[in-house]
Amino acid sequence: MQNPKRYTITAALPYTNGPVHIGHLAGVYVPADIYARYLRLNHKDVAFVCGSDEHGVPITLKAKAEGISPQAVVDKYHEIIKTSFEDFGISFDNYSRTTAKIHHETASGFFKDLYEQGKFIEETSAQLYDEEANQFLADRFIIGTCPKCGNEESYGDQCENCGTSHNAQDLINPKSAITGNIPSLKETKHWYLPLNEYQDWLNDWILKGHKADWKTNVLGQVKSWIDDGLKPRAVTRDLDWGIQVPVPGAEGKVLYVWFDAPIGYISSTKEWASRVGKDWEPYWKSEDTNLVHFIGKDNIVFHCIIFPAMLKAQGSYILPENVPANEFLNLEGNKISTSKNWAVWLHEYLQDFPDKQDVLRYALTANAPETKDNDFTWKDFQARNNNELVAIFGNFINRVVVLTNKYYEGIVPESKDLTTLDQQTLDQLAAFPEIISSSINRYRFREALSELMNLARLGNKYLADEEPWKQIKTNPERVQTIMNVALQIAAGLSILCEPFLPFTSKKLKTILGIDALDSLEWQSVIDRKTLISSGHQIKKAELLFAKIEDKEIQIQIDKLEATKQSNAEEILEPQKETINFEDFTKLDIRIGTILEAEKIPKTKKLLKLKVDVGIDIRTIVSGIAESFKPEDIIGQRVSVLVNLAPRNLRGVESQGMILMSDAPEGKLCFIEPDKNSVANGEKVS
Ligand code: B3M
Ligand code: ZN
Repeated sequence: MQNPKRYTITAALPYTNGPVHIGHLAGVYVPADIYARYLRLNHKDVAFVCGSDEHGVPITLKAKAEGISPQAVVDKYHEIIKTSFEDFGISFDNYSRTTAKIHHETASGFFKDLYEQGKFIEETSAQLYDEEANQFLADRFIIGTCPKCGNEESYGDQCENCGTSHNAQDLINPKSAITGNIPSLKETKHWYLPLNEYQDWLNDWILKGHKADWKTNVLGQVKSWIDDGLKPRAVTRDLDWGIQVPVPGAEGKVLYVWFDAPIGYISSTKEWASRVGKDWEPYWKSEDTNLVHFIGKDNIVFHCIIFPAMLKAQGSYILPENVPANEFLNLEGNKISTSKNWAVWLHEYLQDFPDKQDVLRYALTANAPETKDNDFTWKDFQARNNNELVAIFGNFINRVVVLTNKYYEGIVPESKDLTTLDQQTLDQLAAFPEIISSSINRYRFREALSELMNLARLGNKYLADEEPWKQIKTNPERVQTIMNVALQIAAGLSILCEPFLPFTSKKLKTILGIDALDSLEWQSVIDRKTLISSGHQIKKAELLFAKIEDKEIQIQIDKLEATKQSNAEEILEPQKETINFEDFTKLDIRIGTILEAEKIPKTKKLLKLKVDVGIDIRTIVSGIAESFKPEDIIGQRVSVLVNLAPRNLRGVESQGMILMSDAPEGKLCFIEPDKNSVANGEKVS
């Protein structure tokens, strides 16, 4: 809708099973925040809501792993996540949680309503069950091979590799995530939302109706699900953590987390409205409201198919106007992973870079994964700060503020007789809000940010062309006008940067002494108002951005390197296929002693060894030169596979193989008897 009366902006509810990282910020919360702040600056009526997603299997699994209750898990991470969002200036009107009473009531009421309207299918069927854990296995309790892409570690409800959403029974070779057991089947009753009945409607509404204004990555995913054919989807689970299913015969069952979580947007809006004395309903039920969901690409099916079908089935809700889902942010070339600790955690970032929230917001927006997966690197982060924020934005402001203080003791000079260049520059300034708006309205936040930087560039260019520092000697009168124009650009920047860099905006407005002026808004720049009047006193210069040194970046890179090392150590190969006893008895392994060792020329890894294996003394070529020096292993006791067919390696015939194991840091170690008295030639069996 072109000119809606109000906006309901939602940001995906983060799972409370861990802290939030840069991927969350880049993909969901920073773009949502830019959008909400931008609308507020334009006096729009906005409800920007979010909250913690506290149900679902990931929480129970985390609780099991930490040996605490699910409630203790969500209490812990809810606080950490909420604080991170506040620290980074994510300006939610309300941040709720799905364990809140208002949410239980809202979600439960929603289910009951659909139930009473006869919108569900009730079905008893055989479901995967873990006999040992004594529970049904749904969603993340079950791991198996994805029927679509073959990923062997797909979850029961969704494959993280290809993004497909499926039912647990569709998995090939399913295994319990709790015990590793192969599940059995057991009968149980559940309620299903017949998505197939909404297929044509979804097709018309999204693929026909929003063909032009939704992102292609979102349309593409929706199309592929619709083309595959939608199936009824269970919205209840046999679990003990969640919202009780509020109908008869549903004891011990809870709502599926993806049924309750999006309703969390509604509960959060209700919580906010009652706090500020508003009516929540227009934000969800009035046709003149624009509902916009900010999410990551793995949540597209839930926000574009399942939740809209729920809203449609209920009948009194509006549907999203847009779902500008982002792709993923990788970190230094690898997928961000909570379990592998491959992430930059927001709370840790702030310990190392306190007061640099805007630098991260900037780097993440400038490199946002809007149309494809993108990579965050610390080098890029440093370059964005040093070459853009410091060298362009900070430099311009610093020059304006320093010169105003130097020439006029901080009092804004009068502008007289504008030249053509002054006029053009002020025209350009006045055009920026609409340029930036046009990008933001199309959810192109990186484009919008680069336009904002063009305004700072305009300021720098104006000063470089006019050279007030030279003209002050020859034409001081003219310099007054130049500085006045430059100060208007600085004030314009302080307003237009607010959605992107809220901390910087505040600091800059304070330096310019315009922080108390509510009258300065997006529109003021368009209206060519005097943003900062002559005679007004500004403050002393203060650096907006500081250079980030190589050594600070190296610390971060080293931290990731250490994570990589410890991950590499932990990954053990899975057990190989079983063999029978006859296979094993074919191996003839003997204890031996290395008598001689020398490097094979022009090779990195190979040593030529003479080994006494009891039955004879033989030559063996072994790839251990990167772990041992030849002189250090004379006399070393070893285990040798003696009946391996001889092989020719670099012109040397190798008559057996020394058995080795991996040691830390990529080194190898020998397998030797723990008693020296064991004679060469003794068998290992
Ligand atoms: N908690 C999944 C996620 O964090 C989920 C989003 C819910 S939005 C209603 O990716
Ligand atoms: Zn898959």
